Amino acid sequence: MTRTRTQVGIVGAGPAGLMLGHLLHQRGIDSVIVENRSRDHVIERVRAGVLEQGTVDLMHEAGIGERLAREGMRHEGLYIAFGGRRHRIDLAGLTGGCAITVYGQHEIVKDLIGARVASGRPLTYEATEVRIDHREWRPVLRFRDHGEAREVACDFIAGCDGFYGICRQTIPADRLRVYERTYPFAWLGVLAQAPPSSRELVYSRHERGFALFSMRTPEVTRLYLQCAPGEDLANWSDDRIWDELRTRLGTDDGWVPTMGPISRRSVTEMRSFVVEPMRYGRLFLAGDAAHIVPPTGAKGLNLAMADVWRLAGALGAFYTSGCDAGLDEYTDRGLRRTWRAQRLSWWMTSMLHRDETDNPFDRRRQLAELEYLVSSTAAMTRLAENYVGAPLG
Ligand code: FAS
Ligand code: PHB
Repeated sequence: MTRTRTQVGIVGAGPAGLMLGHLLHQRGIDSVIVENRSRDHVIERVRAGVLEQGTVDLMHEAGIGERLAREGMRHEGLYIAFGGRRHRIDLAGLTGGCAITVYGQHEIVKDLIGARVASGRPLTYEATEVRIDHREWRPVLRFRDHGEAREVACDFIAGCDGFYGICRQTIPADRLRVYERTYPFAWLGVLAQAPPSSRELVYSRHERGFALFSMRTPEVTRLYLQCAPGEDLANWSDDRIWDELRTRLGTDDGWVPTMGPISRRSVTEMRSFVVEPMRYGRLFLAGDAAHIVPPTGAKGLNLAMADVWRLAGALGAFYTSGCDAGLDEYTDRGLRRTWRAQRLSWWMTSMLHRDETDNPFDRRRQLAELEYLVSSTAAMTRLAENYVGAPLG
């Protein structure tokens, strides 16, 4: 058993854990990061693609925005499609110049791993038997590093281990309030080696179900189809996927997504999930460990970044001046942003997906919601300001 000590023990090397480690490093605060999957698995995982202005600003503030500035695609608008027509939402025009940036989550993870390695601070992959104990305010992080038992005494533990992680589970159930909604549909996501045939994202509401046109690079398109929860990918040939995508996304002006070889495919369950509080003693939850949003609003990664920006600031104040106000406010400030993102994500999901439990009245009302959205500057502004996201705070 190797026993060591650090200031902050971080469980999980996804975007939340890695960014927290980096922001703490910039403040001269020690940390160890423990991840139970391999480095390649974490890098390969295809997830988010849309960054809020606040996340882009944070990457630059953290000194790791150089590749993002070079390869990220700034979008000043997006399309909402229904009834065979695309309607552009002028994000920048409606928000005083704010925009989103398309840059893959796995690219952010690569940039953050590079920064962690350059810092020389500990980052353990393929850890097993990861356990945390945070009783009596003297947190301990235990794990096996390629068989060798390790015990790290910490001042604080950051649970950045995602929805299926262990950290949230260590909080007594009677001390947690859980809010959850699952949706009777899922997303079939694909990566296609095809040049994006639209310069901006297209969110489509179609009688056959939702579809989303997004991208990763000038050569790679990212697309999603509404499917059944637990959908079997074996039922979806490339031809069937493209037929469905072009049917649901195609518009009367002849626009359709350009086809190409499909390189990756996955099915993502849809849920809204929030736990309160986000802090329990010396344990702080951040990112998907504390909240999940359906990806329709493109908020998950951005919420994770906002959490660790706030947590790093609070820990910085604690270590420099002993002030724990930020630590005490961590939950309230986090939940304010989380519930705002939950509302947008639920609203966009309900407005754009086909819910088999809906009746003809619900479908007609859904269309009326969309017609109002694209005909009202007030309604488009409401979508735009929530979609580009509020400055970090
Ligand atoms: P993560 O789940 O990314 O990372 C947690 C890490 O902890 C993982 O590496 C995991 O292996 C590790 N871990 C788990 N248990 C552990 C244990 N016991 N010990 C050690 N390590 C452990 N968000 C957006 O903002 N925009 C989008 O466009 C968007 N699109 C998405 C599309 C899809 C298909 C999906 C699934 C999600 C999407 N999201 C999007 C949300 C997504 O990006 C998440 O919010 C983001 O990954 C959250 O980051 P973390 O909180 O770091 O959690
Ligand atoms: C993506 O590009 O992966 C993406 C874009 C917008 C979303 C979700 C995912 O709402």
